[in-house]
Amino acid sequence: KHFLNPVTDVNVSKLILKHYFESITDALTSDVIIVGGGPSGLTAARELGNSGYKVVIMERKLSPGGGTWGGSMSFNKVVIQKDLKDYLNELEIPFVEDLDALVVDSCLFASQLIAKALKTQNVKLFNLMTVVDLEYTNNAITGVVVNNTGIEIAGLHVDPMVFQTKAVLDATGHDAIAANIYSKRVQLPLRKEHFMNAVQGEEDTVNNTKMLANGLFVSGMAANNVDGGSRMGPIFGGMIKSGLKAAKLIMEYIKT
Ligand code: 48F
Repeated sequence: KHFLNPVTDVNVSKLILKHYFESITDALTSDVIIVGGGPSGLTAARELGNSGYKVVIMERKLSPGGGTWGGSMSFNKVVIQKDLKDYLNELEIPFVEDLDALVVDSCLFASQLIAKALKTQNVKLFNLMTVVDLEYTNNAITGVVVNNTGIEIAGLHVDPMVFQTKAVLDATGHDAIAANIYSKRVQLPLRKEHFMNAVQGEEDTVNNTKMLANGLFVSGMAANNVDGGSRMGPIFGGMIKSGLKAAKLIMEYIKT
């Protein structure tokens, strides 16, 4: 025999059900819900978790990481500004320097961002969870409405569930889901993202990271979709700086 302690099929299921439902029940209330596990959301999650905040990331897809995996046109390298050298070292992400910039393996970048966020105390991620609406109480966003991605894709008439929190970060990239839901309900016009320009877009994404409404924050490409910022290709310093800024703004909001 190769295994001294074989595990039965029923125990595999029992363990998954017990521990998953314990974990997701605990996530029903939190300090921050981050919608979207792309680079800006993962960065904000790690920062908030490290500062002791209870963070829940809801990710629609099977794999978190957002737009980091594929490099450019599937050529799996990404580029990061030299300003982020220390941060990459902190995250144990190897890079090479060229043309006054840093080049990183995209799959390693994605997986390290995910691992570092999820290894942070107080941070939990649920994948295959689609945020479909927001909860609103006394002039503030107080939660997200979530359904299983499979149910959403199938278009089945199954009601979602509410997860309550003190602050919601829309880190859903180009979709800017939470910002769009909010703007539809309160008639807040969004300017949508502008033409491609890496230099401009990288500045914009950090500048546009802000509190959109009480308890609702935007980061990364979602922030540029709210304020007309430029889009950019596979360069990620802006996403990291945006995630760090969002975490700071959220901490200030929760403290007050
Ligand atoms: O798009 P994404 O990577 O967001 P980001 O942090 O970074 C943008 C860059 O990747 C790229 C760029 C730089 O080159 O411009 O676009 O702003 O990740 C967004 C994540 O949100 C998830 C989506 O699956 C992705 O992983 N997401 C989108 N809609 C929902 C969602 C939703 N309704 N519920 C949950 N997750």
